Amino acid sequence: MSDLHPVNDDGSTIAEPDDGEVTPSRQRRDPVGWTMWSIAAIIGIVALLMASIALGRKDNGSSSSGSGSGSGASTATTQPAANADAVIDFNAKPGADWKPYDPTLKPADGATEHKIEMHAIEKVIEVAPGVTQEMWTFNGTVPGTTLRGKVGDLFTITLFNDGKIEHSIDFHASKVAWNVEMRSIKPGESLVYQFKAKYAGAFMYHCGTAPALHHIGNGMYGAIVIDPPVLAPVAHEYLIVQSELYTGPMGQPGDLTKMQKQQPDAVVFNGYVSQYKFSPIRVEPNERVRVWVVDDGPSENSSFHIVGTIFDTVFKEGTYDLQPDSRNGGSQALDLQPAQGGFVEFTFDAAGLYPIVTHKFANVGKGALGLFQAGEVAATGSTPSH
Ligand SMILES: [Cu+2]
Repeated sequence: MSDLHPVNDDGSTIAEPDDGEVTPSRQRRDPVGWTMWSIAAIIGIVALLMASIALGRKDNGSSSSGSGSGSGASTATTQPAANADAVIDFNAKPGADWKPYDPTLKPADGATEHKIEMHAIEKVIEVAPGVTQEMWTFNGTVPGTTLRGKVGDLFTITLFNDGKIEHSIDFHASKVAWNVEMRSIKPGESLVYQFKAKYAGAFMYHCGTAPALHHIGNGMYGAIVIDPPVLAPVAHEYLIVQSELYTGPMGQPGDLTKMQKQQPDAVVFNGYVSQYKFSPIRVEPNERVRVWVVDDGPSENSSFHIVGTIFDTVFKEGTYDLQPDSRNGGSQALDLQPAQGGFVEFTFDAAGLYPIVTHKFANVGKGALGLFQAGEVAATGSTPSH
């Protein structure tokens, strides 16, 4: 915050009137006038300090992106309201034309080589009812395109930088040199990232361009699922990526300072506040369901829980923590730190609504809330208390 120093320098000049260059008589002969003058000076200093802090904050939030799209100083001082960070109304509902991010996870296509194009694109999208942000994306969505294959498959990904700033990609399912395949590329450039999937798991992928916190916190992440060799048949498979939102002004990138302070405005499943509350995931009672979960952070953990059921199968970070057997054990939550993943399997015993949450409950009120709907449900008009 070097921009604070001029203010302090100004202050010290004013506070030393006995320096010979200024008129000392005023201070001694007119204490009331001096007091008034110093109060006015203090008010002026405080005003300057506040303006300086506001400018510093805007600089942090936009210039670090290197996008050149940030607000200018004059805008910040003359129209603070227009440049304030977007505020999420957790009671608002999305518009009629809103469509949820499809949580369905399609099976791997059976091919042993997967050729995929990934486009880094900066795009203004809606992240909560009435709130848009310039998200940095892979292929235009948050999370980005989901990749899926099995152990032994070859993945050949061509990353195109269609954006305004440098980007890169880092697949946690790969073992490759960071300085080669994960290198940043400039707008208009492309690179080929190739790896053989050697291990099963629910992996994160993300942009690693500095500051990676800003690129991940602003939407550049997704999931790559590498199936373990044995995967039981289920009626439905879904993928839920948990992440945070740190809003910048409407239609602008997220606020890096809030990311650094770990002060998210929202915690979301598949990129949108409470989206499966607005659009419940429909299954039938007694159908076997598998939900893959990846915590893409950048900084929050997840205690993934579904109210009203118990997981009989838990696969986390490459291993089965729980499978049905004679112990008859059940699991209530899949605990994930940022960049960890796995899946859970379960059924719903009766028709009804079953909230999807992270049991770190402060985050439920921040948008980490969805619903499974099992079978037909009579409309009650009430919102679940979870
Ligand atoms: Cu990036």
